[in-house]
Amino acid sequence: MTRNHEAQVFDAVVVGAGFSGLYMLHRLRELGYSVRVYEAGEDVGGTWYWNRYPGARCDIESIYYNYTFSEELRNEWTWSSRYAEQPEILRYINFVADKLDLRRDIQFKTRITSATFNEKNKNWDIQTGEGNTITAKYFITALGCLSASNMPNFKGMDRFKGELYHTGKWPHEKVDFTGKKVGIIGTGSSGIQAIPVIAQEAEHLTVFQRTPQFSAPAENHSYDPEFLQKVKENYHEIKQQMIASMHGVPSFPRDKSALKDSPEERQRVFEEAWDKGGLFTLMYTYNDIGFVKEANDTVAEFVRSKIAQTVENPEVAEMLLPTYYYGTKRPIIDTNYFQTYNRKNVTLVDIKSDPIDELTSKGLRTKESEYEFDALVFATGFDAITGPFFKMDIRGKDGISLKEKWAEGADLKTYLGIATAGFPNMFMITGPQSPSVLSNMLVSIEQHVEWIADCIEYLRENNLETIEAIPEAEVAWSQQCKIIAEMSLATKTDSWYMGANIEGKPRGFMAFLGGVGLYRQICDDVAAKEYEGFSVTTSSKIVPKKRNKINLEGTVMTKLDPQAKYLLDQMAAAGGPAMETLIPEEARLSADFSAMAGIPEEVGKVEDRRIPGPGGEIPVRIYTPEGEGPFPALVYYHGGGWVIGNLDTVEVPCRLLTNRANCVVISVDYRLAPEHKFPAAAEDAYSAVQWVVDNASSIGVDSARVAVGGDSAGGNLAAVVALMAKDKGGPSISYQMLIYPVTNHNYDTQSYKDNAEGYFLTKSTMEWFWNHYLRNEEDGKNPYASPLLAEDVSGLPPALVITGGFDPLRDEGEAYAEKLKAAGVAVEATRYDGMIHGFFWLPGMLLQGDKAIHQAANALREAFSSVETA
Ligand code: NA7
Repeated sequence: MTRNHEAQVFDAVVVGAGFSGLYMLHRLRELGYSVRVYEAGEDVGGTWYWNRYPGARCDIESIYYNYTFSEELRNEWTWSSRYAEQPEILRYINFVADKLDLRRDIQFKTRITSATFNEKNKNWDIQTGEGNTITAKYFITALGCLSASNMPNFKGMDRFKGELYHTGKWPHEKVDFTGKKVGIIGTGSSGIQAIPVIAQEAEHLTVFQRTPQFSAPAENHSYDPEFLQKVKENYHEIKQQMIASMHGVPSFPRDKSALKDSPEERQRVFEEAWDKGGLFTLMYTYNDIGFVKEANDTVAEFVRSKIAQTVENPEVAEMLLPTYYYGTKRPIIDTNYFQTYNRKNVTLVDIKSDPIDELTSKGLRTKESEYEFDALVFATGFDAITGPFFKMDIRGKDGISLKEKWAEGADLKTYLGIATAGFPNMFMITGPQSPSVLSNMLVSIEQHVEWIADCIEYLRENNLETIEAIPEAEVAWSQQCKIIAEMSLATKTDSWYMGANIEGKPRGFMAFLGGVGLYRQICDDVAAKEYEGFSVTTSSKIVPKKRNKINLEGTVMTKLDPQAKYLLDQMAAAGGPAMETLIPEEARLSADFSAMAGIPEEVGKVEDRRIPGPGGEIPVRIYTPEGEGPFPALVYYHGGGWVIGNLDTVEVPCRLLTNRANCVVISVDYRLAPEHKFPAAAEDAYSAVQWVVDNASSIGVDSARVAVGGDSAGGNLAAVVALMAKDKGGPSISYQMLIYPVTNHNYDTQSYKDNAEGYFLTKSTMEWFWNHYLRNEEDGKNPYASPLLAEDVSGLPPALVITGGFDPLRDEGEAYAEKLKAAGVAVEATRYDGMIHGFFWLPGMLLQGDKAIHQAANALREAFSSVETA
């Protein structure tokens, strides 16, 4: 690539010169790339360049809100106070820009209007507002999540003759409100910061509030030099905590439920947090505030009581009491916000009950009153996260526009919030579906910049021309983002995270809520697996095979998968009794994992039927793919220790298998224990296969291509059915798909020792399951309960055996695979090292679960294709 500014050809174009754009420029330039940054503003700073309103300051403590990549920068800068004000932060950004000599590669006062991927030369053609075209190999957005300001569309917006301001586009010169009547609309973080400061200056301030907010004292103070020195000395350790944390600050939620403390103790804990100040301090008092309504109520009620105590006029206090779940909007910290309503020159107007009708030449009119102002301030926030993208016309392959692809936000799809399919070589710093605004932005920015730079280096080192997210990977990621958000209370509140502040904007949670620590591990994992989930091309157009699709050949992970860990943490936080302490009916009700399974995919047809069985009718659910049959079939047995689980539990995997393997899936609701003990389940399972073979043509199935499969206890039943069919001389089974199967009534394996507790399925739960299933110890020795004890497994159908590294059942599954192999049976065995039991059920939550279903579907397709049709 030519390194010549005149020709306007660069390795990378970066849009935006805020914290993210500046670091991206520095990082890539250090690596020897030619980079040009385009910035609409007249200088560096991004958010901190535009948001100059009175009282603007950061809500993350200054010592954590700076670049951490350079020790030199850190040592040469000293913050004045715990929460730096905007001018100081802007000075810091200017200091960095000077120190790293960044300005020479930034073009200011230039707005990028469009960027189009040129499929011929694989470059991006980028247009400026002045009509200049720039060419770059990489197009990198550093737009900031809160840069498209939201100006409400009130009637008569241009009528007002007084001064009109938006907090997000504040003038550079000082605005003097002395002696003026001022109105302010909006009580988000910006309004809450500006109101106390404007109130001190203005003759009168009228606050128009739509939604009352939770806010806690920031407890700002100047920094003590000794404290700062200590921070500098320990920065390495502090940084490790920040990057491993939930929100990018070096603190963690306390490992306790709010509901486990007495009201008195809770009060004490909340008071302490209140006095301490800080953005997440109240949130971190207990680990279930973000997830459990009753836990959330305790802190919400506490903050409401503080507001009521602070505001002297009870009617005003009442108007200021928020009702949404605490922390489901970004928490706010303030300096004397609620106290400001005790001033004589401040009036609060509730515009929910008395909405603004229109602006007038002198002020504004609500339904019931008219107000006159010298100045009107809009603190109405931003079209967050996706808004800045839609201000440009970004087009990828086949001319598809990003706005269309994302259906203006209704169908947001990204992979890791960094890339999106169809837009090769485009990277988004803190893009949608990354932790971004849910975190200390600096931590998220540094992580993204470094990941993107590493990725670009990888492409250079491997002589690759383009990299692009693959559609399956982004579908899986986007689904996970939704599911994780749904597990929390965040989606139960109308917030700008949900797009709810913008009229007509599609609703949907736009960020990754699993925390920056987990997120970083996922991103690192993707990179370590040579950018799994991305496809790449070389200039010679040869697409390396391995990278063209999700790698289905197991994983390189040797530690607990970060997503699995997150899931375990959430379950621990949600509490709930151990399964073995319940009676089976209760256990069945409590074991609903459908929220984490993902969204059930459309299939051609789904039919619930009842088929004859040895102990009465057996309910089955038959999934048929689109298209013309007859199809091969998979008879599927759900897991659940023979005691719990039903057809609904495996709805999502069954649908995915139907589509991906292009086969009919017959999911069997066999009889459960302890009502029906061994061998009832096995007999039902066997008779279901017999029924499918006998009735194949009536359900569009090819009787010669019938496989059995199942997970856990269902894997056990599948293995047992294959044994029974061999023993009884039929029916003929083409394949056995055994997902972490139970194969032996024995708890002595190493995996039982390693994973007895803490990884979802525990040893005690397994004992409870077995005890319900078996009539006596003797049953456990029966190969139809413990197929690993079968004398001869030769001649059984070929098998897939999938196991999880952190599953107590790992070793018995693998022992069965070995036994089959030793007897000459063709076996594909894969251990998903980082996985816990149950991952096949949870493809919506665990990328590895989705991957395992892909692997199983591919194995089935291959197996079916090697069998002659009937
Ligand atoms: P926010 O948090 O989006 O707050 C905007 C405020 O403006 C909020 O009170 C809104 O009420 C109100 N608003 C928005 N549109 C209207 C209309 N049309 N009519 C009346 N009131 C309206 O933005 P901020 O700038 O305060 O803070 C953004 C982030 O910056 C913050 O979270 C920190 O991370 C830093 P609503 O609540 O929507 O009813």
